[in-house]
Order: sequence, then structure tokens, then C-alpha cells
Amino acid sequence: MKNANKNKEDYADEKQKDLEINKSNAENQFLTTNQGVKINDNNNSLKAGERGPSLLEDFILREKITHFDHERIPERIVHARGSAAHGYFELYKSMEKFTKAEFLNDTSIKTPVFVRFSTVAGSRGSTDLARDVRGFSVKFYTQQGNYDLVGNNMPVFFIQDAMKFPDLIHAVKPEPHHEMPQAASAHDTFWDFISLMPESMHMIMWVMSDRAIPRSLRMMEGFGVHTFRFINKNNESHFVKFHWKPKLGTHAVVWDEAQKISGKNSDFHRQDLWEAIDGGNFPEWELGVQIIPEADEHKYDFDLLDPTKLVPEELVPVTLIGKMVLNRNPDNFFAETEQVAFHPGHVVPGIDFTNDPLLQGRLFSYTDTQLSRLGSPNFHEIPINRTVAPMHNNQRDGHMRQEIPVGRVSYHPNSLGGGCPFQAKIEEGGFASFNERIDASKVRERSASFSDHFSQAKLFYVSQTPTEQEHIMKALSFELGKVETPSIRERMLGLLTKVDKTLTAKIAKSLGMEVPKDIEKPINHGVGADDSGKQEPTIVKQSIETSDTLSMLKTPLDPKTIATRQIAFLCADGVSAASVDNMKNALKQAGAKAIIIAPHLGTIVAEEGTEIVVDQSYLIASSVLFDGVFVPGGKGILSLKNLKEVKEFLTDSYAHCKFIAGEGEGSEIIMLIERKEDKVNKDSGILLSDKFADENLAGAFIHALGDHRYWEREDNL
Ligand code: HDE
Repeated sequence: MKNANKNKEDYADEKQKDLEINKSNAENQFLTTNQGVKINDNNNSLKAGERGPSLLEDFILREKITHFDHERIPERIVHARGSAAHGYFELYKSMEKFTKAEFLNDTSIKTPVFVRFSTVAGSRGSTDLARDVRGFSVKFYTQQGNYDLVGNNMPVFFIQDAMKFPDLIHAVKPEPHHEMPQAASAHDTFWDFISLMPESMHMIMWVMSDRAIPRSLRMMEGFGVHTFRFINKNNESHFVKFHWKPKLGTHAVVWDEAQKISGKNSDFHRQDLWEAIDGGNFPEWELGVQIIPEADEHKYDFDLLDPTKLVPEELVPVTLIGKMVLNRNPDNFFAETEQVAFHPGHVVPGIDFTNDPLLQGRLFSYTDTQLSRLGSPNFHEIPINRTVAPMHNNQRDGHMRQEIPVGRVSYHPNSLGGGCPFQAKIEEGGFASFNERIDASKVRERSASFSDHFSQAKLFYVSQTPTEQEHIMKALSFELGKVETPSIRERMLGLLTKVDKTLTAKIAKSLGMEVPKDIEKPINHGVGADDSGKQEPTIVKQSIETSDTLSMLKTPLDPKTIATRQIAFLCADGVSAASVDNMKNALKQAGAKAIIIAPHLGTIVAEEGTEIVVDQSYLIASSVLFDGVFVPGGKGILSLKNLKEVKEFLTDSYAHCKFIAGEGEGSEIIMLIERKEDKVNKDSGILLSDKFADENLAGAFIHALGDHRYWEREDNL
């Protein structure tokens, strides 16, 4: 029998021990059928004569082919493309005052977790770098049962009510008649829907921002989105919003880069996560909470139950309460990453729901979807899903049941089984829902407190730096530029004027359109979600005008870090080994990695006569896969002048605002970038030195890389 409440120090390994039971290893073993019969020939089917027909009797062939025919399960209807890892969660300080959830009470417990990141719209094989929301699902294997925090990398959502979710997803998925485009929102049906759903405008600002194209899954925030409840031992409730803050900072790529990465390496994020963990660079996030007393439920300019609104950190600060570390890659993608089943309804005593109408709908959906995806109500028995807490109930049978319940009793109450399994009192850890008082009429309506669709969209937009605003403008111009139906674009421009007029004018210019004149009521032309006239959008005066925490660029890490960044070294035979080594060592000390790129794989011979091992050739390497570039000195480097890949590499690095450094002859190669001389001289993102193995250059380059990108360059491009 499992006993989860043992030695606390060991608890972080409890899930791994649990998974061990199901692992198999074929090392030094015979090949067998599924029935354990040893196979003598795995190459030829059984035939009537060596050139004759195959025989039905061949149970080995039939078993093999039948299994193969059924190897795929339906992919997730949303969040199909994902990558996951194991790790643990560690609490900094007890939250006992607010919640009785034991994993949030006892700082000595390390709770095992399994975390899956995903894109939303694309299918399982689609690109990682799609402009999209990222899923951020955490399964905590707590001693009181599984708790799933199934969130996203953006703190709000497109819609307010679960009733609209299938419509939203149908609109964003590839269009039904020709199944195009894959993993992209830049098409008519998505923007048709959005243009008729003013409540989506806040989320649209987030999705059109660089948050939708993260540099790495390890460099994005996570949010629980809905308001949840913490319940303490005295049955008192506090509202709570969950945040994950990445220890490597929040960083993005630029859109042109994202599109190119999709071609060069569509597994970019998956590979980055895998390699970081494999190489011992364990990604970490801190768990933050915003806690709001029950008494303050109606204190804000927005409704806490509305998932299109966030609680600005200026109004309720985020308290960091613990840390999550991902330290182990899965052993098997299908068994773990594909079969893991998350559910916002998997809660433990001390955590409860609110009446957010989107959350309420989710509470139904996630079990239901596993029934078709995993095929049976026994999906909780799949190793990755099973709790490490003791589990006993009278649920029986069903497809693929693994457990063998003993005894004659499968009902409650019973006397034949001694009343077992018995109910737990609250003090024994039994779950009891928060007894919120509800006295209401049954209505199919939305609260008027949900009607301000624009104020937080505006708050988000005005809180961004000019660079970030420019990126939002370009993203909207790109997406709407792909829309073919003029009336959809026009409706979108109408909605956008409610967020920011200058932004709208710039997008309209790019689309070659006028900003619609009649913008007082631009909303839905009588065909939208609120065509009943029940929900006229309103504007509520906001208590704050800007919120710096909404901007990635205004909230850099302090101190900055370049840990795990990949820096391309453009090399060739005759490169100066001193120049390479100096920069490589300096970067290594700062936690970054130098990747040696040369015209061919194998080794190159340095000016000094030493050999340098090449990591990638110019045929394979591409600027978009790196965070910065260094061109070392040495006479041989001048041969790079003739390589078109090198010119392309540097030109892309420049266009994507990356920091570029060069030493000695390397500086000459950097001049290959197509741009006006005077601009380059003023470009502080290009760092050059005449000296070899220049310590100052290395220091300056590392310092600069801490800013991630040299955005000032964008004005000159
Ligand atoms: Fe989900 N969502 N969702 N969702 N969601 C699923 O469950 C659904 C929503 C989120 O890594 C599905 O197991 C409805 C918000 C993540 O396995 C499905 C509604 C947020 C994942 C489902 C929402 C999310 C899912 C598909 C509106 C952020 C991936 C496969 C009422 C807080 C989990 C599955 C993983 C997956 C339904 C809205 C996050 C169909 C009906 C809001 C991260 O059950």
C-alpha cells in the first residue's frame, strides 16, 4: 500500500519512485510477443512457400500490425503541441494564514511536479514559434492528492463565458473547408469572430505583443488567469491570483525571427527545454500570489470574476511564496507528455473555485475531454496521472482498468467491508467546498460588472515601451493584412480606436484604409455576441493609468543574467585561438555558451596552429537560433567575406536587434552587414575592438547581452 506521509526529505522523489513500477528496459532481454513468447524471426512473415501468400495464422505479424494500427490517440482539441518536464516545488514561507493546503503550509516538503507547456491553436506537429498563447500546466503530486494549476503565459483570456469557447476555437483553428492555415491566427475566421467580440480586446493586446513569441519556455511568465480561493483551517476564504515568475527573466524574439525559426527549427522551444534540463541548467520559476480579502470583492474597477481582467500589481502586490525547479526530462513522450491529463478541477483542501463563468465551464470540460482522448474513465490510473497519495473508492471496472480491488464490497455505506473506505472528516483532511451563500434567480445573463472591455486593453497598451507598442502595431498590421474580407478589417479598426487612436491610425495606414468615422458604437453591426442588446460595452474610470509590470522591457531582472544564452562564434581556418578562447571563457563564466560555426564540421586550424572543434557548419547554423554573435580576429577570418551565409547571418542578427561583437579582422566581417556606415558607427549594439583577446570587449559584450536586444536600432532599420 502506498504511504505518502513518510519521510518529508524524500517526498520530492515520491513520484519518480511511483513511476519506476511501470518502467521497462529491454537491455539484455529477448524480443517477445505481448504474451511473452520469444520471437525467433522479426523480419519475415509466415508464408505458404517463400514466394507464396502470407498466412492468417501468423499471430506474431497480426499482433505487431494491430498494435501499430492503434498507436495514435486523438490529439488534444486545444494545446495539442506541448513539451513537459518533471521537477519539484519548494515553499519559502507558510501560507497557513490563508490556506490549509499542506503543500503550501509546510516549508520542509518538496512537492514533486510535472509541468507541460504548449501552444494552443496548432496541431501536435506544428511549429513552436507560432504567434499564440502558451499553456503552462503544473501538476503538483501533493500528499493530499493531485493539485493542477492549469494556466497560460498571459493573465487574461479572450472570452468571459464558457459558452463562447467552442466558437473561439473553431474560429482560430484552420478553416474547415480547406484546413488552412496551421497554427496561425492570421486569417479571416479568427478576426471575424474577434471583431464581433469586444470582450476579447484586452487579450488581443497581449496576444499581439511579444509575449506571444517567447524566446524560450524557460523565459516566460505563467498565470492561473481566474481568481481562485484560498481556504484556511477556520474556513475563511481569500481570493487569490497565481503567478509564475521565471528566474531567467521574461524574454521574446521578434516576429520576423519567429517566422524564420519556424522554418529552421520548428522544435526550437522543445529542444531548448530538453537541452537545458539535460545539461543541468534547470529552469526555475517562483510562485507568486496576489491575495485579496473577501471583504474587498467589490472594491475594484473591474469584477474579480471576469477572466478578461487582471489585478494590477500596483493595486495588489505579488508575494513570492515558493520556487519550482524542473530537473528531469520525461523518459517517454507518449507515456508522460501526451498522456498527462490536467484539470482545473483537481484541487486539494485549502484551494477552491470562484464563480468565474469561464472557470465553471472548464470544470466540466477537462474530465470530459480525457474520456475521448484517453478513452476511459480510468485515465487517473495512467502512471503519469496517478496520485501518490493513498487512493481508495468504490469506482470500479471500465476500459483498461488496472487496479484489482479485493473483497466483495463496492458500495457505501456497507457493513460487510467494515464501512471501508470511510469518509474523512474535515479535520481528517476531507474536502469540503467553501460554503458560499448563493441566493439568486436562474438567469442566462452576464453581469453588468463585466462590460468594460476597453479600459484594461488601454492600460496594457499605454504601459508598454514605444518599442513594445511598435511591435503590437506591426503584429496587428500583419494579422489584419492577412485578412481578406474588408468589412472584418474595418470592424477591427473600429474596435481598436477604443483602445488607442494613434495605434489604430498606424494600422489603418498599413492596411491602406481609413479609420472608420462612426466609432462611437463600432461594436458589432448587429451580428455580434451582444446582439440581444443586453451587454452594451461601458467604460469605467480606472484608478491607475499605467502599470509598469505589464511591460517586459520595463521589468528587467535585477541583476540581469545571460545564463544559458547561446552565442554564435563565426569562425574559419586561421582564426585567432586566443581571441576565441578569451571570449568563450568570459561567456562561460557568465553562464552563456559559445557555439563555434565554421565552413565545415570537424575541426578548424587556428592561426596559432591549434585545432578548434566545430559545433555547426554555416549550412546548418542560422542567426535566428542564437542570442548574439561574435566574430573573432585572425587573418583567416577574412575568408568569410566570400560566404553568403555569413553575410546573411550578420544581416539577420542586425535586423533582429541582436548584440554583435568583433575583434581584429572580425570587425571587417561585421562591416558586411548591409546598412549605412554612419548608422553603424552610432550603433551601440555593435561592439568592436582592434585588440585581440580584449577583456574589456568581453566585459562590455556580456553586459550588453544582459539587455537581450538593442532595441534602439529598430528606429534605423
Ligand atoms: Fe483549456 N482546455 N479550456 N484553458 N487548457 C484544455 O483539456 C477549455 C482555458 C489550458 O497541457 C483541454 O486536456 C474550456 C483557459 C491549458 O494538457 C480542454 C475553456 C486557460 C491546457 C480545455 C478553456 C486554459 C488546456 C484540451 C473555456 C488558461 C493544456 C485537452 C471554458 C487559464 C493542458 C485537455 C495540457 C487544455 C477546455 C479555457 C488553459 C478541451 C472549455 C482560460 C494550459 O478540456
